[in-house]
Amino acid sequence: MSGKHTSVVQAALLVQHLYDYGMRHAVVCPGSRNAPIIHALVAHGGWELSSVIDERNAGFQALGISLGLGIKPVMVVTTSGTAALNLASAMAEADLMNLPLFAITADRPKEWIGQQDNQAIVQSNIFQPYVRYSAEFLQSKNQDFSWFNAQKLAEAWIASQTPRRGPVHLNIPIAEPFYSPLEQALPLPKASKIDLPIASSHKVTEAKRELLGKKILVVAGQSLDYHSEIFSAWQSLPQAFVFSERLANLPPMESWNSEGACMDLELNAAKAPDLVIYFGGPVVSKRMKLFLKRLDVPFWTIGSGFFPKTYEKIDRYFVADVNEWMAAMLPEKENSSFNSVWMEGIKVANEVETWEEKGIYRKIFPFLTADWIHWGNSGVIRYALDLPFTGKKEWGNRGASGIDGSLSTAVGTASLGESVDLLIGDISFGYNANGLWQEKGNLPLRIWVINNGGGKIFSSLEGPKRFEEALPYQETPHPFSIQKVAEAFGAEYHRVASSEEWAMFSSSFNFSKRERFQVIELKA
Ligand SMILES: Cc1ncc(C[n+]2csc(CCOP(=O)(O)OP(=O)(O)O)c2C)c(N)n1
Repeated sequence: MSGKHTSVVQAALLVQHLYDYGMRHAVVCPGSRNAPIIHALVAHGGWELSSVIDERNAGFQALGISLGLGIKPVMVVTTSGTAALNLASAMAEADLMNLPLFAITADRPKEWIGQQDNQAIVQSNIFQPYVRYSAEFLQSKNQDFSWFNAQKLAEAWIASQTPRRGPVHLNIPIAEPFYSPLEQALPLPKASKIDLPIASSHKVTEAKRELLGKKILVVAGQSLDYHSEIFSAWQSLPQAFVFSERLANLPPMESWNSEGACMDLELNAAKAPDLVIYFGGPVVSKRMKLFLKRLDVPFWTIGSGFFPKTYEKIDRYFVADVNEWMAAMLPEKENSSFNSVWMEGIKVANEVETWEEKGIYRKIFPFLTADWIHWGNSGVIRYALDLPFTGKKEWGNRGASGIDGSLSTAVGTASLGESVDLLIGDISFGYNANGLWQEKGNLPLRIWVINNGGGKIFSSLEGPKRFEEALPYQETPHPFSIQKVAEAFGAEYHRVASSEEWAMFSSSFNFSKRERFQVIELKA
């Protein structure tokens, strides 16, 4: 069974070329159909591999690895059928958060689709709305299509990087035999050299003149990419204010609270700008979004090929790199009280005595000492808005994801040896608990589970409260023991249920020791 057309050889081509382009990390999901790819990854010897049984988790874990690497391409490899479909959630998140996730899905040969063969579904373009690129390898028993498949790999690499980073899908039909030796068919064709364009500097003089005499509200959405010096320079302008929530990862503003600053938006006319400049990922604050939607002033946005109309208006598009644009557009200082009015945002309260949810966040906050803080969705990210900035790298899956995947994303980042503090609700923890299923239990991940006995976000909202009979179906009080779940996966477990217990725990626990998964249940 030699020859360049075999599945084993095409798998080796895939692995070698992506390696040559610079990829080093793969999350593999066990399977038969994808066995040639797994074998090629192992045989190559240069890859960092992890094996994750649940493809949904694997996708999110790869996403967390990409983050930890500074937003670099990472592949996740699945077998055929629903296994491949299970990557859809992570692909959707990667799309909206511009993360270069490579979905590599093994497929049956085309003739076996729709013939009641198990795990045989249509896999071409299954992530179509979410990817920058999708393609399929060609295979034939008699003809060598390596040249064609190599071209697909180069195109996928380029599309994952430019003009806007994001996920790509390569579907790889694989015929048996899965286990023939590779040596017979070497050497493989070489990967082409790829030069990615460098963002060009923008012509700014005319637009810059339009900033004169204006109160400018800069809204920096979620990102890990901002150059903080540039934004500090903007923040020092009396006539401008840079609004950034914690997930924007901008430099900490001493005891300033983004959600507090939004409290008086409806009443405080002095906070109204003459111009809004926005860019980056989502903003969490509903108050802020509503405020911006109601404004009747010009809205400018900056990006490279993706321009969400988050505030229902865009008056001007700038196709540019955000950091370069902001640096080039920095105006002279003008006399204005605009910045100081916004700066007067409610100060962060440092300490509260109660052991209610808000109090719990404030108490544990000084003990979040990891390189990264990952925030779960639902109540968690909303409480997070009230807390002081940390100057650490912070992340939340705020693109497409709900409560799925936060834990696996944190596992991905921790798998690189980066320490992570993850804060997560009890329902979200249970949903993604099998993300703790890892061959390495010694990751520097500390999971703080805020156990308020269900999805309490629903009872905090006006709508659900009006239909009390239905509330249990939304809140889903759960029967599982966080301790037993944690221990089932080999995590170290601790529980704190009152201010007194916290005082004892926080004075005796060794926070700097992070040798394995730790779960700290905070019973609200
Ligand atoms: C994948 C997914 N399924 C369902 C939902 C709907 N949902 C939103 S919040 C929530 C409950 C979350 O509970 P928990 O993690 O305990 O946080 P809390 O609301 O108590 O802060 C659910 C089920 C979702 N966001 N994502």
